[in-house]
Amino acid sequence: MGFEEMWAALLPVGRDPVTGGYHRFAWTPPELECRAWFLSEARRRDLDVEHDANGNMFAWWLPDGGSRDAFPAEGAVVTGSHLDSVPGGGAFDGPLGVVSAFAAVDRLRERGARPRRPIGIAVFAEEEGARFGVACLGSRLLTGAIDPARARALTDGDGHTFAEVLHNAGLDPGAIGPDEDLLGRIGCFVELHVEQGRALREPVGVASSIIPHGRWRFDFGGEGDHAGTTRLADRRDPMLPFAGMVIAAREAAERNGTVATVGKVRVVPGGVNAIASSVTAWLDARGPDDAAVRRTVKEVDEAARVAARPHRVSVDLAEESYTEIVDFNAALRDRIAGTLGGPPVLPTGAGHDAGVLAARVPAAMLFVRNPTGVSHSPAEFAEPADCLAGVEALTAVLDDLACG
Ligand code: HGY
Ligand code: MN
Ligand code: MN
Ligand code: MN
Repeated sequence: MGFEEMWAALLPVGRDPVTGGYHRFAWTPPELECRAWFLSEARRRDLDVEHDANGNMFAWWLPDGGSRDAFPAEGAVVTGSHLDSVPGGGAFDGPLGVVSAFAAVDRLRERGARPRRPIGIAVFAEEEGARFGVACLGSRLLTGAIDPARARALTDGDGHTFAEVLHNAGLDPGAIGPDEDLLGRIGCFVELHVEQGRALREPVGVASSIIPHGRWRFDFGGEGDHAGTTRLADRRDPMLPFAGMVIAAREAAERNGTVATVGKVRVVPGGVNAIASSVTAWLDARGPDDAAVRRTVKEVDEAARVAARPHRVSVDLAEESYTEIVDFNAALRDRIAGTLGGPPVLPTGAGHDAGVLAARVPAAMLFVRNPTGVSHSPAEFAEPADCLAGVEALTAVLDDLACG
């Protein structure tokens, strides 16, 4: 099953027939179908599949006679990415890295390569945080970057907790958390991902860094009431400070040279003729350095409180997740760049599991050109020739790191 066939098999899963956007939220039917696809491709290649306690999956190509319990001291070379999506996401963000990983293993085998160290293909759970709100939830749990008790209590839009969903998926919510044995078996992690910007002009590039980025939740508490019979003076309408917060986010970003986005809001009760009782809004803020991002969030918070005061609305701010700047492992990055003959090296404003793993193991990223530069949208795209160039690059990198 080559790259094209695997891609064709995944393409329709979770795709909205009208918008073309993807809805593959962690442990919902479309994402479970993607997981089943992953397991079938791993079995097809006789890869040894390991599920960690956090919902992540690893398919191991073990050296001849190797076993999962006897990895070499230098550890495995792991590649892969994620299969979940943002609401209305694109086809490439995540799956391109997983399909390319299987295709690269196939190419190595066709060429008679024999790994001297295990090669792993990873799928990390809930990378987008679209269901439970925290980005890279699976890789954060694996690396100890989030408190397991907090993770268990995370809820989705229907009030289901992460613990419930894990239990229903056959996992033990009590077992989630850092897995030092598994981390100790990962020698390095190289994630291939579609470029989510307009900077890459060649088919394949290498990541230098991920800029600081995070997401914060604002809760505005007001008083629900009738839209027609409630005098303006009697209202405590949380929509008003929410509106102020959205404008303030853009203005703070312009002042601080960052980017800030409010893309998700939940209004309760959400009736046309009902004044909201509460509004929850999420701020995504990113920027060149931690201080600029922190200033942006602080200014948005201050503006929200100023806007709330005259309406006697409460404002609560919670940090959902934050990743400081990730400078990828220079030695690994330079070795990969050398293998690929000096490709462009560029930063990214998008978060990735590789950025979370980088805190614990040498990590690197390959980018595949996206001519539209658009991502988290059905317009996200990569030319088939560039996708195959990505597979070729990943093949060369795995060959050098695991077989050479
Ligand atoms: O949000 C991000 O930056 C990534 O696409 N998860
Ligand atoms: Mn994404
Ligand atoms: Mn991604
Ligand atoms: Mn009525």
